[in-house]
Amino acid sequence: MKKRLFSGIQPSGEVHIGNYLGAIKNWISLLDDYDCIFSIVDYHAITVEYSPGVMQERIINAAATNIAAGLDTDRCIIFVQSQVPEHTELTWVLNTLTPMGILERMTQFKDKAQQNEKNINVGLFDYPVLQTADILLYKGQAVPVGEDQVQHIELSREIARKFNTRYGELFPEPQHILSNAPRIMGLDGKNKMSKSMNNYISLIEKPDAIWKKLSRAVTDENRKRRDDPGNPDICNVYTLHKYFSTDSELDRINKQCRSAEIGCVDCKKILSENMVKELEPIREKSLELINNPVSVMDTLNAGAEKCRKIAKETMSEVRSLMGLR
Ligand code: AQP
Repeated sequence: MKKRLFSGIQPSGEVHIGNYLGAIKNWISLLDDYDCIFSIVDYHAITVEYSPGVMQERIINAAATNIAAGLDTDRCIIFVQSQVPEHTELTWVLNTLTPMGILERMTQFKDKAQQNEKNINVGLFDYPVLQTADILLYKGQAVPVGEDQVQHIELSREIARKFNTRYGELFPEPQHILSNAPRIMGLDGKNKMSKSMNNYISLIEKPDAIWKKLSRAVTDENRKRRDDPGNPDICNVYTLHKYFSTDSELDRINKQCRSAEIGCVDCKKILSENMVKELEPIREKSLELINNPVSVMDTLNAGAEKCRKIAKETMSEVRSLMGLR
């Protein structure tokens, strides 16, 4: 029996290279080793202000982009969270086991509360409990995520342990899995690449848009003029090269940047070309799928049906252990 793997992505904007390098590429590499379930987590996405009119389009885009990037739907389940009502049902149960003090300490809550000062809602506060329910509903053991989510997965272990101790052994303690790119920084070079920070390159960006965004990306800020030697160790553009360029290119750019043989524009041009090489097939396949939303919806509906079966069984076990039958 393969271990169960669960992970999710919010339909909160275009899927970007931070999501791709930090999570999705890892998901793809783990498809054969685990029994994989991936969710488009729309109930998470509504914890910040959004426009209802674009939600369905975002869900289809998120699913299409993931499939186009290589999430082979013959080897995993992909579904939309709100199509399985047990996610919110289990959240309520787990809320009763979660101290408010722990949620107050969550870094993501503090950051998002700052970004959304006028809408610090209970859902935003409770986000990690819903995330725990997402995982435990399927008795997920492995959760491949970016570094920003590690604190939440640690909490999910604590909540699973609490449930097991109080009501009887039911849930495994989920373990996070990090990729070789656990935290991709945004083009501003300061913040994590995020949909909401508008500091990203999306997977469906046109080649000229990739170049336009990269040309404005922050590099080694100490390098003021073309003739100044640069320091790749503190340059976010050089870091991005590590994921899109070959070892020999990396080596050459490193040397030529330090000796000022090449400037930031030259370096960005090579990165842009290499990015386009990797992302263009994903963009083309994504657009094909986005233009045929019925086939994407069929895949998501089939996924939800499978998930509802598993979720019903888990909730029946939960209720039985808690004396709620
Ligand atoms: N910059 C990043 N580097 C590495 N991994 C990242 N992830 C997100 N950003 C980076 C990982 O991608 C997966 C899906 O993320 P998500 O969409 O569910 O949530 P998020 O972390 O909140 O992503 P964003 O882009 O920052 O969205 P907004 O701005 O809407 O909050 C997760 O595994 C995440 O760790």
